[in-house]
Amino acid sequence: MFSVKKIIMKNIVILLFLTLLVPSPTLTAQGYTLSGGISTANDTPVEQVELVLINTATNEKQIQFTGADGVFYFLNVPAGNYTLQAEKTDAVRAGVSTVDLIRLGEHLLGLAPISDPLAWLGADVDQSGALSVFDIQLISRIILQMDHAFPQSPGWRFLRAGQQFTDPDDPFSTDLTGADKISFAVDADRSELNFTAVKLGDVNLSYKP
Ligand SMILES: [Ca+2]
Repeated sequence: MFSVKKIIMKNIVILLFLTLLVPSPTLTAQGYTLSGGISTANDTPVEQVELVLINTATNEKQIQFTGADGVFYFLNVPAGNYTLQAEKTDAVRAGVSTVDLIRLGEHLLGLAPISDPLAWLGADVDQSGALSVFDIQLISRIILQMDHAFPQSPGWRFLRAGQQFTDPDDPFSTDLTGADKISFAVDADRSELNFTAVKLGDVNLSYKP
C-alpha cells in the first residue's frame, strides 16, 4: 500500500531525474574557442603579448596574453563579429644592440641594403615611414639607457601574419592601414589568428626571449 509520503518522494525522485536531462543554461552557454600565435619574422615566439578582442556590436572587450610558446586562447567567446589586436610595451631593449646600429648605418650608406621588409619596419623606430639617422639616434639612446622607450611608438609593432609587401625594396610604399588588426566573424572555433611581431630597433632580427 502506497502512503502519500512515498508517492511524494517518488515524484521528487522523478523530478530530479528529469532535471538532469534538461541542459543547464550555464553549462551549455554558446561559446567558441579562439586561438593564434605570435612570432617574429624568423619564427621566434613572443610571450606576454596582450591580445585585445573587441565585439564590434557591443564594444565588449576581452584580454588575454601569449604564453612562453607565443600562443594565446580566448575561451567561451559568444558568436558575433570581432576585431583582434596585439600590443606589447615591455622588453623595449630586447634584441637591440650596436649590431643593429651598424646594420642600419650600412643600409643608409648604401653599402648593404636591408632586404627583409619586416626588418625595415623594425628599423623605423620613429614610425616616420622612412629610415634615417634619426632612427640611429633613437636606437643609440635605448642602447645607452638614455631612454627607456621609443618616444614615438611602443617597443613593438604587430601585423596580421602573412602581410604582403608590394615592393620589397620599398616596404614603406605598402599601405599598412588596418594591417595591425584581424576582423572576423565567430560562429565556430577559430585558430590561426596569427600575428607577426616586429621588435622596434632590432634591425638584424636577432630577438630571442
Ligand atoms: Ca638586433
